[in-house]
Amino acid sequence: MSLASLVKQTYDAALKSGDLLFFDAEKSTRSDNGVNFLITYAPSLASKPRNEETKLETLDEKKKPKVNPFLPPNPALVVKELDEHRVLLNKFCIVPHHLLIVSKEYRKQSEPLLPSDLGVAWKCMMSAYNGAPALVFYNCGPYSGASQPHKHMQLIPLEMLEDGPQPPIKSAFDEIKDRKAGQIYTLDKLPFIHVITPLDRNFIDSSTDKEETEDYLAQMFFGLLDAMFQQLRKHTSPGSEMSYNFIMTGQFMMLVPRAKEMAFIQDADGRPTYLSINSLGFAGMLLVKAPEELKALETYEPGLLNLLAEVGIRWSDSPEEMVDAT
Ligand code: B4P
Repeated sequence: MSLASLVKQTYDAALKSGDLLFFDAEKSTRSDNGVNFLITYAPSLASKPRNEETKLETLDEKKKPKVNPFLPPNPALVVKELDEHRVLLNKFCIVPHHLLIVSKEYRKQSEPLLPSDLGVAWKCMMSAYNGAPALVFYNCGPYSGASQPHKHMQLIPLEMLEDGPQPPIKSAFDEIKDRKAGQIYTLDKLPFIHVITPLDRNFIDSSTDKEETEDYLAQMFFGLLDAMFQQLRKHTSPGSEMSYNFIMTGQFMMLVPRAKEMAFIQDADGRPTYLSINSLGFAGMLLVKAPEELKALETYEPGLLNLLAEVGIRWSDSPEEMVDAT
């Protein structure tokens, strides 16, 4: 059976049996400097049980998790067993068919992605939703928005919206003129340190060798990681507990270093609140669970790109185009 059929079949059964919880959400958009942010308001998600023991606190993950939901996983959520990974349904989803790609053996969420992780993520992204656009993300480290310390990438299908490309950050990527695969870029309009590289689809699509695809994706990923550290050294003094967000679509990979997990926001009436932001925030997709959070996002000044800069790391001077890292 194809991966797409397995995803659908397992999802339908898990939803029916109550092993998976789907939370209804309202969607709205707010544009900032050409990026049409998708704001998802899911009030019922606030009732999701919080597992404080498994919250990432330090890179050493000194606090051992009491319960690891991925080892062993609930069998009702297992879509497919692979050699080194397991494809699971996300138990708490606001996007149907949201998948987790978890390591079969325990690895830390603070470790970088390996060639085999990237190869599996790419393959799942291409096949889990019958080729419809999708996004892989990885919340790495204690300030990345991750809540589970067991290594897991996530995969979601992207909605086809009329008001702009998906994910919303792609509109900034689309503005890179004469972009070349493998070249690493920074985008003037993003007020936080980041690196982004276009992927060579002709190469990946024509490759019939699993290792060749893995090696290519790993070369892109580690090139980006090096470039991100170069930027950090130029603009700040990176600490030992590095956190970052990773985003991969069929067109590009992007890395954003993180300084904080929570953004401090105030609504129009001055009421303060904290908002947890993960990789999806940097893709242009923000999640809120309370009406005051929604109101604060709708009115946040000076705009949502600056909100991201609050939890990322601001440039200390102008970003510049970077050299080919291949
Ligand atoms: P993490 O990397 O640790 O954390 P996260 O995605 O930020 O989700 P978090 O757990 O903090 O949930 P939140 O309320 O913010 O990923 C852990 C993953 O494991 C999560 O996907 C979690 O749901 C899942 N999980 C936990 N226990 C499980 C179990 N027993 N079996 C299987 N899976 C389990 O966000 C809720 C969800 O909405 C998350 O999936 C999040 O990724 C997603 N989300 C956040 N922003 C979104 C946006 N803008 N649009 C769509 N979805 C969004």
